[in-house]
Amino acid sequence: MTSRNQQLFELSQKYIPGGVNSPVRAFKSVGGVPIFFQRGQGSYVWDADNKSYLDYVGSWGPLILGHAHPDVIKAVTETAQNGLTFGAPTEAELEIAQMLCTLVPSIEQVRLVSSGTEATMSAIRLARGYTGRSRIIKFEGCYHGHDDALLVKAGSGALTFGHPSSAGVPAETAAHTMVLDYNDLTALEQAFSESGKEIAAVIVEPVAGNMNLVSPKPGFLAALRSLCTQHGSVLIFDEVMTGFRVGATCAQGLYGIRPDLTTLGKVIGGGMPMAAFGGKREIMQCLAPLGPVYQAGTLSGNPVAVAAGLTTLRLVQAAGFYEKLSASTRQLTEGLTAAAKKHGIVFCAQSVGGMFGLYFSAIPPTSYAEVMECNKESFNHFFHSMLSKGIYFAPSAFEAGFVSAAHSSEDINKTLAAADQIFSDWK
Ligand code: KE4
Repeated sequence: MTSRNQQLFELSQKYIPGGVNSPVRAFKSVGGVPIFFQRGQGSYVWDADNKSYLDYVGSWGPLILGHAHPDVIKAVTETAQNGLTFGAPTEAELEIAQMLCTLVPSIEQVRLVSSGTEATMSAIRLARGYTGRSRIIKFEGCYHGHDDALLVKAGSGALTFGHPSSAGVPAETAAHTMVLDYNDLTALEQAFSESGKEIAAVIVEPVAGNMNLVSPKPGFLAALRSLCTQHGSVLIFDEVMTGFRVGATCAQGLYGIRPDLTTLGKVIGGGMPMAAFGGKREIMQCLAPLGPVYQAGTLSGNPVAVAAGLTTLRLVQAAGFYEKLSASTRQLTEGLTAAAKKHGIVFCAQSVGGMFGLYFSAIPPTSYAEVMECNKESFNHFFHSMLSKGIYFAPSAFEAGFVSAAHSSEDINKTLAAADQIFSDWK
């Protein structure tokens, strides 16, 4: 009997390209029919056939409190009663700006936008306007949204400039972007020694979460900081995923590095469309209406989204919040690793705060190339086996996973029991 998911997917493909509004939702990497969700509550979601799943995606990171947290829903519904948007300043935007400038070590001024892509696109333009330079550096496997300048893959040689990774991106645009290997200090130092004075910015995920989870090697982020300082380039930490996910002061607080600009999203919107970019006052003052770098948005600082974000940011500041979240996430990764080992499966896992990576390899990868050596087929088999047991991991071997404050120890133990059975039956 055709499931409701299958019916909806077939019909959606008639009206929406690929049947989805964002490619990763289409299950292309893992195969099978994508799930249409109808409801979420705490650590659970329900699909169109009313089947429940323990959710380790959390809408790709925003739902650090779990689905439909009562305080967030209350704030959103009460705010909506007073109107959805004004296209004018509101006191709540000031409040969340003050909060972000207080909580994020390097942010002296901040501008709100509606998506992570808008945040990174604006940060790149701002860095180029501030420095008067055009070239930027990004890292293979890091994703910063779908701005033309960032949809670029490595050029033929390690230090040549990039080529488009998407149709529709002009070669001339991609040529300004150099793509290096994440964690490769040698290539980084060479790039700066050759072109340092031409580099407007380096943009990096301080903990990479878009090629599965890849942690920064000791010294990598510090080297980025010192090289950018030395050459007058802007260091941009893309913390859209890591911001308030890995700790109360983001990845920059965790690793003790002060970027010049930071992009934020996901958690700061609490599940509503909100993101931000901010940093040194001297740089931020280049933005219109003060300075020559133009940036704008009809729904920037939207009151309903700000209400969700403010409530979320207040709740994650509770004493012990991140200690508890990190402990839950470690319980998951250590438990999965132990279960795989018990059954002789080549598997490992790691976590940073409330985000985690699962790898069918002997050791966690430290670069894009090493991620590509992990066994993708095994991941896909694990994904579908867990899905059949009502446990929903990211539908791709190249994404990080997320635990929320709503995930109980019972939820984690249920996950570990399911994994133990799957590893025991592993063919
Ligand atoms: P959005 O434009 O999707 O709000 O944010 C783009 C972005 C920027 N920077 C980082 C570090 C990100 O992880 C993202 C978006 N992350 C993906 C998940 N890997 C969003 C999921 C999707 O594309 O549907």
